[in-house]
Amino acid sequence: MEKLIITAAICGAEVTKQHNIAVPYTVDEIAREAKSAYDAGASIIHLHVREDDGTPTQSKQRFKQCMDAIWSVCPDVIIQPSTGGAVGMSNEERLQPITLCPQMATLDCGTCNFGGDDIFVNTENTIIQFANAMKPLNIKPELEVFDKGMVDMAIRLAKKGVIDMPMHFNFVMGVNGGIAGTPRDLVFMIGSLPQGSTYTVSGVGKCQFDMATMSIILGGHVRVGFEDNIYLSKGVKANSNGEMVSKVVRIANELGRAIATPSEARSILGLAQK
Ligand code: KMH
Ligand code: ZN
Repeated sequence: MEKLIITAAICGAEVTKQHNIAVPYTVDEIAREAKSAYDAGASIIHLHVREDDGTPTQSKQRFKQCMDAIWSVCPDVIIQPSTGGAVGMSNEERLQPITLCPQMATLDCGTCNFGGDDIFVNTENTIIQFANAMKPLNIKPELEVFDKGMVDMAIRLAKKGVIDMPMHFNFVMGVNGGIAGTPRDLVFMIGSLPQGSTYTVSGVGKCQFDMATMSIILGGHVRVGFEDNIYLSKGVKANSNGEMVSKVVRIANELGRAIATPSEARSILGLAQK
């Protein structure tokens, strides 16, 4: 089986220090959390950034500061900025980090409820706009899908030539408004992908490690981190993103799945070597 790519979603836009004191806000804290994940076995850092007070921002300058700080301690790691940002941001605001020409960035493939009154808006025209903005910069999109219909949207856009094949998906499962994080639903999502696709699985909340384990077994990849879950196990808060990555590495070791280095992750995803 292909080696396991572990992505660490170290920060997110919604989770705060009130939820877990180790959630990073400052540039130094973001670099610290990235290093903890990288040292434990993560080859991709999925990146949101914050102002020092925790406010989510898509500022190009703040992304550059954080990316430089991460690369100074994790020289070969793949940094994947978010273009989802936080609920309510404009498209122009959200797209700022792609002007730094990262190798990857997220491309959210549909609109969904996001708990309470929040709606995460990604119309078809927005998805096309984001895909068209990434293509000339040679950025590989990670297609964020919160439900099965979003996989179908990506397939339709690939048929029209808007998104290149082979596609790489992230199944975000367990959001209050998206698909549930259950074995049945994961198998359903995997079965919906075109031949040659790769996928990673982000279990949100208490399904994080169950979904990670399923994906390890089924040949997918795994995302963990504070963006998705603040607990290491029931009632025990994680002290770092690295602790969550280490848990995935332990499970993968037990199941006989080797962990990909950043260089191996680049090969699997068809990215240029750094
Ligand atoms: N913060 C969510 C509203 C992404 O990174 O592309 C969107 C999100 C997805 O986190
Ligand atoms: Zn994100």
